[in-house]
Amino acid sequence: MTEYKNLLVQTEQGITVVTINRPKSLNALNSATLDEMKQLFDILAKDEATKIVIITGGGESAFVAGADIVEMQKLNVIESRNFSRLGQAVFSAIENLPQIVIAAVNGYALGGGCELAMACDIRIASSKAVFGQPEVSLGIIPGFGGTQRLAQLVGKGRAKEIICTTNMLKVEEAYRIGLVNAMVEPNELMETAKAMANKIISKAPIAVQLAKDAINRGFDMSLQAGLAYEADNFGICFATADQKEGMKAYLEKSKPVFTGK
Ligand code: DAK
Repeated sequence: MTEYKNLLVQTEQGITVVTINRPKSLNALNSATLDEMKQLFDILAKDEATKIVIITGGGESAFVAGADIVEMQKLNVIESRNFSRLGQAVFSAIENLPQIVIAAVNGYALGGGCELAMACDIRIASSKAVFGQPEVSLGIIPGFGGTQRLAQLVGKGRAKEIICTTNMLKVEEAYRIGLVNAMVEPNELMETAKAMANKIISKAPIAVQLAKDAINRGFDMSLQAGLAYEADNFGICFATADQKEGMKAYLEKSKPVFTGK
């Protein structure tokens, strides 16, 4: 696989772990890192060896401490628009990846880091994780989807409070309001993320993909349109060998062997 300067990428038994690896800058997202992420996620979308993706941060203290302020402070209007477009393209690529993406949040997830975690399908956080959107302290607003995805996850009132006060959330609070799916001790983080990944891998892959797609697409639709979309994806399941295998195994009281076909 391609070598990256700011990312570590390791695939083992169907799980690709992507580590954002600029620990000296608390894994802040500069354009070079975003370029590499775009390149990588375009490859992973078609990579048959990757059944699930886990994203985490390198070093001891951060998942991602936001967009790179050193780089950002020098941007002019056109460059900042390009930067925003690049970031949004990366985060949309993650959201639209056919595979499920789990964020294993090991520390600070601030600004673009919180937005990155929210672009993932599932968030598991260590007790060291801290979440926040500090953008308005810098004279900007979240620009990688934060105003939209945070409101979708925790509701408009809480999203406005988090963004406009810039209050940082400890993991217990993030869990309480539904920003994270689970919280664990730091030494259990990757183990828990991989256990969840393996559980998902054991299910029918096309059904998992179609469920992710229906949830994502349906979110932007009216209930009626979302239900129609769900019915279409439901119908597609019946074109798969895995639907036949899953139902046969259930009726025979045996364990299904899914082939992803
Ligand atoms: N960018 C660049 N460097 C960063 C950084 C960041 N976001 N966060 C930390 N670092 C660097 C620090 O400058 C420091 O570098 P040196 O001084 O050692 O050279 C090193 O990482 C270690 O950080 P600290 O010494 O500060 O570590 P502490 O443990 O004391 O504090 C902290 C940790 C996370 C509380 C603190 O580092 C901090 O407040 N960091 C900044 C958090 C932040 O404000 N992040 C940015 C959020 S704004 C856009 C779209 C999206 C965005 C922007 C534009 N377009 C529309 C154009 C997104 C914006 C954001 O993400």
